[in-house]
Amino acid sequence: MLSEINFDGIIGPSHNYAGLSLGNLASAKNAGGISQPRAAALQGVEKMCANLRLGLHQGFFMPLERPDTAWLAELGTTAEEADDRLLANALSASSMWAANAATVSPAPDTRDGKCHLSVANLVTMPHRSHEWPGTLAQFKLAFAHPAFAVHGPVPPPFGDEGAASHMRLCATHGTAGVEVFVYGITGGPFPARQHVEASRAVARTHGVNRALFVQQSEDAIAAGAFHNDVVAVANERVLFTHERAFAEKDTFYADLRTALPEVEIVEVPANRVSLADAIQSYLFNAQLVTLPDSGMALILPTEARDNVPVWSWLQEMVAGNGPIRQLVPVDVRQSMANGGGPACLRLRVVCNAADVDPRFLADEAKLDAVAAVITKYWPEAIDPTELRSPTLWADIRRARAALLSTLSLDALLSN
Ligand code: SUG
Repeated sequence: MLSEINFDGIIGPSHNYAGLSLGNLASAKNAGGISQPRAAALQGVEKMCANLRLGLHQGFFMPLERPDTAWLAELGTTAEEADDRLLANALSASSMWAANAATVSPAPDTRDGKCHLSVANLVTMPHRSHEWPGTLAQFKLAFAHPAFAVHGPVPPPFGDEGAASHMRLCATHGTAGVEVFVYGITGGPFPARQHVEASRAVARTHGVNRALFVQQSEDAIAAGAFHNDVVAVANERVLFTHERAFAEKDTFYADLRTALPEVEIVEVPANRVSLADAIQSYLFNAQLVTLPDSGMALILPTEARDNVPVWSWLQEMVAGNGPIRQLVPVDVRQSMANGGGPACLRLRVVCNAADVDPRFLADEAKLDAVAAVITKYWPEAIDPTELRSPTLWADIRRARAALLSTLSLDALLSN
């Protein structure tokens, strides 16, 4: 039985606000602020628990080894000797945003009938460019079953940011879908992180039967939508999108309707919700999910509830006769302050849960155990001016080691 599992990145003990992501407005705005890794990680766990209570399948990925001394060694330096910026890049907890970990093409979409996963190279941002080896190590454990094919990253310089710029539309999760690869070309002062060459490479490697390549609008990138999942999200037959998300939306919508006649496009007009409000509130960085009773719910950040035009539009939408029936606000404010909403924190994998290494699958008891480790070991606060502290590095390593040991994943210690 194929079902959708959301794998969340557990928010790592080094979570901090170093302002590393050009084009990510929240990261820039909160640069230099004091972070709260413990509260951040507990918010993430609470989101997972809430999703379990909704009847959804949940998994998780481990935080990566930080500071990443292997990466610093490749650069000819050490944590002690690296300059402040390089050290901050080596310490980032950015692997929490699992939507950027990989692109996933489920078995019904691919030529060989396997579920393909390609880890993303994330080359555009230095702090994210060294995530992939640790991610790959986890995937080799989690998805070792022959039902999966795990691939390394697309080679640079072609930027790949994984599932955050990939949408899958299908009648139901278990049936063949059309995969939409969204890429950027330019975005004014900000980099376009997903390159079409990378999107095409992933689609070829996965053997995707039906793929569409769609350009993200320049305006969206310039307004701060550094990934497509900040302005659009899809689930089964529904595309929920801002009017200005795509460069040539009419062609895209027409192609989509041809590929999947039952598609329902729920478009939020710019005259009701501006791009600026959409990006500030992260309305689209929501988990659009199918509940067990087969209605759809939007799991969105509390920031969307706090934004008046956004919330009034959403309330009208659920009161109407559309496919999205329920709004579920969740508090992930610590992650949001770095530009990561509920959808950034998860990677969707449609597969048979029995084929996944059970150590990566969540239930309430396991999440209680994870929360206990976080409460005991995660730093309460990190001031980015203190990132040079060897005591902090030791605390971060001890915290991660405790988590790995609790989940019998000590094999990942050096990744
Ligand atoms: O890549 N923030 C992440 C947020 C990723 C959101 N993911 C999705 N949209 N799917 C990024 O910009 C901030 C790091 C810092 O400034 O310390 C950061 O990396």
